[in-house]
Amino acid sequence: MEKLHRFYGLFIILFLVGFSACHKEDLGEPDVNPAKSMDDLIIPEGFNFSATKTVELKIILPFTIDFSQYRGVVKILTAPPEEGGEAIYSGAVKQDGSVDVSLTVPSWYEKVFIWTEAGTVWYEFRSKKSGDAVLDEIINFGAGYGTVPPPDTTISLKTTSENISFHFSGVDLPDEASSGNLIQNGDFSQNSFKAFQDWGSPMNLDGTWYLTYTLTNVAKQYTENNNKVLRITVPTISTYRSGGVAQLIPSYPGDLLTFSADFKFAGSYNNQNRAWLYIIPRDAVGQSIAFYTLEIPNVNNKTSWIRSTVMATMPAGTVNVQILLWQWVFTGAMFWDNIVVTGKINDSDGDGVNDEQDEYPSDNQRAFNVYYPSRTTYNSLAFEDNWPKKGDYDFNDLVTDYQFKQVTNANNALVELFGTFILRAAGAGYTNGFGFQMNLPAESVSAVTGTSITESYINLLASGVEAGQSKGTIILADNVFSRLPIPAGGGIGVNTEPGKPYVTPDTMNVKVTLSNPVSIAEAGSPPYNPFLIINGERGREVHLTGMAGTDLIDTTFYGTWDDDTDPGSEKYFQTSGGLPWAINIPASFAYPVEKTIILDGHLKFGAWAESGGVQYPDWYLDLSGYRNNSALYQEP
Ligand SMILES: [Ca+2]
Ligand SMILES: [Ca+2]
Ligand SMILES: [Ca+2]
Ligand SMILES: [Ca+2]
Repeated sequence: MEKLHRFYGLFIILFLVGFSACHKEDLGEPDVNPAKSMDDLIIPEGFNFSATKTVELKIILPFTIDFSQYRGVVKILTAPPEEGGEAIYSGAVKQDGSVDVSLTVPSWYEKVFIWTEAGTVWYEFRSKKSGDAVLDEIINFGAGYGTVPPPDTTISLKTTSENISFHFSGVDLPDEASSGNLIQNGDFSQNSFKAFQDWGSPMNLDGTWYLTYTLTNVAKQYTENNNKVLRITVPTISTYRSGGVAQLIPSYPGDLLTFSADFKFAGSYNNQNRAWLYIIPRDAVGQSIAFYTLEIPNVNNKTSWIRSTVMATMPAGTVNVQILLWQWVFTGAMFWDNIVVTGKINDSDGDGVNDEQDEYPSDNQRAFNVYYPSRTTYNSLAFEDNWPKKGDYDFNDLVTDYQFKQVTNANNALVELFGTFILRAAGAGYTNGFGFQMNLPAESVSAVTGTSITESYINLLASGVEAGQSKGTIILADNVFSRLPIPAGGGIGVNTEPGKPYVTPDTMNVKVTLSNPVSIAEAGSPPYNPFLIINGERGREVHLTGMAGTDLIDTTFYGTWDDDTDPGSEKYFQTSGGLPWAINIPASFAYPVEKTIILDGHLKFGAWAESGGVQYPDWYLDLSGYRNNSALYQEP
């Protein structure tokens, strides 16, 4: 067997060398793309031409929060909002404080920004590989939290700071000047402090910071660049201090307190230095009844300001709450500023999502808009329409941009779906249709609006989904040319031939309403299972590689002509050489001009495909050396 393979391998190589030499001579093509024809590509087994990767994230909010009523919100953005990041996920945690997110992003993405009410963190992907590399990762915003009293009496030299794999940054809440802060003098602009014996000693509800006696003379208001801050400074190790700065605020059982503080360290490194944020509820007689704490990891390294947040729900018996900054300072100086504590959750519609994060604050059936790929961007689908025969690989027989808005409720279940499709090109001799199949049962859909059915080969149920389908199937248009008409003086199709009249792309807005909310896991994820229907032949569907045909496909096409579909091994819509009929591009696609293979326009496509998605995972971008624009259609 092995020998036979080698023999064929040699034969193929010799054949290819001969073929490409003669190909170039015959056509006199410029050598812009040293690759070859599509058939020359050697596609690794299992590569499905996906240019995205999916990561399964479990995001956990701190265990100190009671999630029986309140649903903490998690957002994932391309970057922090102040840097123009776009939300690519929004959802709420379950009652156990966690949410599972299946996040699909372009394969070349290196990181995303996770925002929660308990803090933020950059999440770095471990793989840049294309092709749906599935990874699992747990991100626990409760890491570093504790429930034990301040370690004040004896300082154990053995104690080491917990090693936390993610660096969580605190949230920016309304600052001291604005309403909502339960702390007085949180910016330390007033130089007024009282002293008390220890953190457990009596305090008054007087809006004043109390310093433990151990910090007398070392904790003081300090002016840094015209800004007043609190500084605790210990010049030598022989005078090390353990102590705290505290304020008492009114509170009630069930209040969700969010305590954020800015911290930094200056001076010489000492591995015994520590700093903690504490929320300590007290009962009617002033006894501490619980401890919710976050230790700032690696304090010696925090030489520029960092914000930290600790969050907890106040237990039964709470009458007031001590907010405490605690530290061990062996050497160096610790600085605190901008202490903000908020306690009120406004949830007007009672769905558990607070008004600020609820995109439908007075509608308890809806909470979030989850866009794919994002609120401001579009991806593209590009089809070849000669299945089960190979096409010419210009990938412009239909080109449509798409963007989905999934409206979800506080349980992250899909309530309704809005799809925007921008039909840009139809370089086809055939009159094709286009649709997509969701994963949910057809009966789960109660209404579909915004589609275009002008021919007689599509049968719809009263709800608007296609009849005869077990899964919810939406036929967007049964004749693309009815939306994107071939203009007078046009060519073979629409918007693929330079010099022919240009037709403004047609924007279609489809709305899919569900009879009851359906989990995202059941509904499926955008772009779902999109497909072309070739030339009005309902059974002749062409899908993305690896996606099955619908109930109405004529399965006798499978495995005929150039198609090597084998449902038994879940191989769909690929030639025996691994080539696709449709591609999903995580950007708006710069598609080839008519009858020009994609390799000639996108110069890295071949290397991407032959490497199984490892090389040039961003092949479709307009980067230096990536494109031959003369082979790509330019809007006039
Ligand atoms: Ca709400
Ligand atoms: Ca709501
Ligand atoms: Ca084609
Ligand atoms: Ca074409």
